Amino acid sequence: MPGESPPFPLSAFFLHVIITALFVLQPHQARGAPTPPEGMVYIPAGYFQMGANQGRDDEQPMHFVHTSAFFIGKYEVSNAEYMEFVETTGHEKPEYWDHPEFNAPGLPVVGVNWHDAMAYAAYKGGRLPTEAEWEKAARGNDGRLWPWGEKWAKGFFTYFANIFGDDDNFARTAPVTYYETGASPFGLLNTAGNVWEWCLDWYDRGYYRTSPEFDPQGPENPRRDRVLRGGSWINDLDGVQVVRRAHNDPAVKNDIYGFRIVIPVH
Ligand SMILES: [Ca+2]
Ligand SMILES: [Ca+2]
Repeated sequence: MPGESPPFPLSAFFLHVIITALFVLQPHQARGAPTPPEGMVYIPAGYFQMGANQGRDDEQPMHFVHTSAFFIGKYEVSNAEYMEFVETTGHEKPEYWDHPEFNAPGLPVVGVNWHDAMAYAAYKGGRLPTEAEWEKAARGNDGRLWPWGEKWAKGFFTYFANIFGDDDNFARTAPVTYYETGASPFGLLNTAGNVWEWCLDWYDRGYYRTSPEFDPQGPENPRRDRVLRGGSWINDLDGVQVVRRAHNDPAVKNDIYGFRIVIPVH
């Protein structure tokens, strides 16, 4: 009706805004996530669901794990980044360094073993992610099996992960910044597919049945193999689930293994 006062007076509206700012926004802002180094993502401390009850034997059981906060690479380490490391330190060049299918600057570095990956990580002030850190960053806390959610959540799979075949635009490795649509809840790219990623832990198929609740680091005593996660450009969509656990001798180099790194939060 013309001339009638608004049912919610302007002063009450501003009071509401002020109260909201004081009691809702302020605590959130005060918590203030630390600024990640360039190309990295901040993962806050907290619980997530690790493993799967209906998965493969070494993925069972689903269990709750609490990690401390950490920074992790948003992308797999690229050839360009690894090249800088090699030129600065004189570290041995990777296999496939001269292979035209794998050596473009924006592609993930391959042909690096677990020791190479650790050396690069140390050069950057970090280390490889533990399996727990990797899986948390790749799936968030809702138990999903693919970084983007349900298997077919986005219809055709060809645009959000580099798996076997070239329907997804790449017959071999894809640039580390490709497949933005397949990002994890924390914003990591290519945790599913492209290249398998070396993790810090020794591999033990029964580890989830005995692993500690807080910051599990893998078996204490050395095993034969180190863990790799996430699948690669030769796997199908089921093979790139974020719960899949591969493993190999830490000295092995091939064209489906790469890595990303973690830097601790101080
Ligand atoms: Ca492909
Ligand atoms: Ca990957």
